[in-house]
This record gives sequence, structure tokens and C-alpha cells, in this order.
Amino acid sequence: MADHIVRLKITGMTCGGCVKAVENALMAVDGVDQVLVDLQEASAEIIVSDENITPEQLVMAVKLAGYDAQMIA
Ligand SMILES: [Cu+2]
Repeated sequence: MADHIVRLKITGMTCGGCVKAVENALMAVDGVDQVLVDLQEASAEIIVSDENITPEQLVMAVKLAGYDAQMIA
């Protein structure tokens, strides 16, 4: 089963602490392998090894951490 990449737009990050919080929230999702958060671009690239993980789950994880997220088409 192949890894896939999910890209999210993240709203509300203002500093490195926010980046860390978003990274931690996403890494805590089972099946997430790697997370690259870009503060300037307000985006996140998530490498997922579990094909059952949906973008909606990742969006929810970010929201629970206190930030807003939406899928980038
Ligand atoms: Cu911050």
C-alpha cells in the first residue's frame, strides 16, 4: 500500500510554536508518517502510510489543536 500526500491550508498560525502544535497534532494521528508545516505558506504537507486515513480526519486534528484547516485541491 503506497504512501500518499495530503495538502492542507492552515489558518491561524503566527509563530514557530503554532507550527509545532500543528505538527504534533497531525503526527498524533495514527498512520501519519511525516508532516511538513510551512508557516509562510500557511500550509501543511502530510505523508500518510495508511490509506484509510481521510483528509477530513487530518482537518479535524488541526481544528482540535485550535487552528483552522481545509483541503487544498
Ligand atoms: Cu504561535
